[in-house]
Amino acid sequence: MNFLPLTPAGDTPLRVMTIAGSDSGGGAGIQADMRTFAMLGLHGCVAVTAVTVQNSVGVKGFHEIPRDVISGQISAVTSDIGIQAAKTGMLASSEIITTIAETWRAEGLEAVPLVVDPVCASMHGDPLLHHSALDALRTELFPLATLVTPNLDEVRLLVGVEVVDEASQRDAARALHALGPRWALVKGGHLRSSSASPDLLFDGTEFHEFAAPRIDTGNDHGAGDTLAAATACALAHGYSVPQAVEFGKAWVTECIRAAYPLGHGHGPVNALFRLQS
Ligand code: PXL
Repeated sequence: MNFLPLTPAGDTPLRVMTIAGSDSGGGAGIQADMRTFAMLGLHGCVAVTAVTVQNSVGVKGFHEIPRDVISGQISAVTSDIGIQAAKTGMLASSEIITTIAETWRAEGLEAVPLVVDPVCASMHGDPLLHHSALDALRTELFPLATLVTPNLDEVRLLVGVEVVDEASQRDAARALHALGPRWALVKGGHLRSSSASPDLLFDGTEFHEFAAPRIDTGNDHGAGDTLAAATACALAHGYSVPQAVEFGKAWVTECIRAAYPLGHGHGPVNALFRLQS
């Protein structure tokens, strides 16, 4: 794959922010995002929304960060360091989503590319977003998003479409786009009947399809986060959304290929593959 352009040592790299939850197991969430930012040569900034208590077997619980601390992190970073793109992951509650949307507008960040990965649950099915928060996601955050990247479970929860084939995947993309993001990506990774995992991208006019080989692994914790993080990095570099998604898919495919077992459950995707033999 082609990597992103690198910054000369000593020069300030592009900055990208993750607004997401911490994974104590180090596989997903902020920890995954920061690995991808670093490995792609960008400077990562963080607004922590929640601290999860988890390992490779599951999420035992989480603690939500106070709203003023979340808005404070976003304001502190954007008013000083400046960011060229951002992504959201685990947001936990409708109050947190409202706070992020209000802060985004108050800081005048509407022109900053924003990838919203609408994380609802862990791969084990443990909830990471209160169900009452789905409405805030749809009505407050989606209209600010450059791109939303739900998986098929999240599509069902957000727009009530059961994706089983190409036609229903298109219906889902239309329904998601109608909620206000500039682009919607319906990930096909969980379409088990499919031998590939085509993702469908839609901007209200054109459909773009992204095929990728299906890699069978039990170790894909953090794959969605890593796709959204790498896509945000490409957007920070000024890539168009279709180019950025193509880059993000290529990156996460390599990370899945290099995934490793960890603990007794699911291992993480591996953004450090370029450092290993
Ligand atoms: O992969 C989704 C995700 C995002 N953020 C946090 C998580 C998970 C999955 O477990 O724990 C903090």
